[in-house]
Amino acid sequence: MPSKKEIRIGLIGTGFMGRTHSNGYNRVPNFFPDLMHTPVLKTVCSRNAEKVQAFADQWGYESIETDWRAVIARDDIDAVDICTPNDSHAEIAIAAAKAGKMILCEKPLARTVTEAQQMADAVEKAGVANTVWYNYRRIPAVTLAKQLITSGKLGRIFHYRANFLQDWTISADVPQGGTGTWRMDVDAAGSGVTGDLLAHCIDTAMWLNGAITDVSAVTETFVKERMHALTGKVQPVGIDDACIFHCHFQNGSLGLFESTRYARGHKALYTFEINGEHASIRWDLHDLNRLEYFDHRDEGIVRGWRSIHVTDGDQPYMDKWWVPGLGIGYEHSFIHQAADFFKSLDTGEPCRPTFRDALETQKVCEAVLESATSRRWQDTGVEEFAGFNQELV
Ligand code: SOE
Repeated sequence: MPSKKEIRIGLIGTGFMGRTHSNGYNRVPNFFPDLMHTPVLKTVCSRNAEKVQAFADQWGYESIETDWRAVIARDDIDAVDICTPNDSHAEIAIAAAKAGKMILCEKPLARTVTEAQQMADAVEKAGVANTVWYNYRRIPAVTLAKQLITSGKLGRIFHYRANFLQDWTISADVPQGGTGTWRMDVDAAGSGVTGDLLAHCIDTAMWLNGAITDVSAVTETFVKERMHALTGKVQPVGIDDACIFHCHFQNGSLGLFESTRYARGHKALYTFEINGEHASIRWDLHDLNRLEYFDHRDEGIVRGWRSIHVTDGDQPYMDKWWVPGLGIGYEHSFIHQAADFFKSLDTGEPCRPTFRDALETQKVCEAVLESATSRRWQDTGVEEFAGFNQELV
């Protein structure tokens, strides 16, 4: 058997996402043994040496760094994985691209379209492999939804509806800024639920249903001031706590999206439903192995919503796992994305979503925020979604 090419990873950031990505890299060789590229966990970087060493020990990294620039300067790093808060994505990615490193960047790509554009331009100029971790595409039931749509089972699509609901910021005592709560600080995050949660919904939606061309949005910030974890000062809150928008897709269908961190009882309720001429599908992250499907062409006496348990070997990714009927989880979406990244190196095809695809998502997010401010419909500037009609790798 020909020997595999090692891709030496430098992970920057050791939070929640650093763990999901590390787990992804660790599992790939076990479950995707046919890939010709394979990860080596070379170094992990974070500012606190003691903490980053503990992370390296726990996840199997060979060495540590405390300055991201050192990771990029190393000759023994092929790919940089950016898991830091959003305000450092652009600087790190652009430097990494200039150094000729492949880049895997956590979502959202950036805080603004301007940053995202510079990042997409930088990776393309450098000609380096790149991907953005919009992981939900790679939950088998979501990938199956894509296959059903592409095969024409739904027919013409009329409606796309998505929600991403959480409840963790209702208390006014939750601070903004700092390690665990940087998502609450507009300078670090860029925006609130729009960039953090709706960005996922928008990525999935444009992949499944094509470009979102124009939007009309409303946002709200329910708690106007919060203490900043770094300064201890009470400061105005600059993020959107909740956002609702409706939109047109290029294919003529209508979209309705809602996201909030104030939906008491919901922790991470990401759902979508798509209604077509012949059939509808719906999916719910809390029951992620299931895809619900209704087909009007079924014989009348048995017509109804079917609940497809997406665990069979001929369904997406499931031939890699256990035996039919046994489910998988959230973490597997990251394992799948890591595997698809290495597969893209095998095939030479881009690993979607690329930085360019994620730039389009960023444009929709920015148009949503602009519309909420102006109280007018806003064009997104997305005329065509390059990743639409394409398989994942
Ligand atoms: C926020 O709570 C968050 O962790 C997002 O940042 C992730 O992208 C999402 O998948 C789950 O929720």
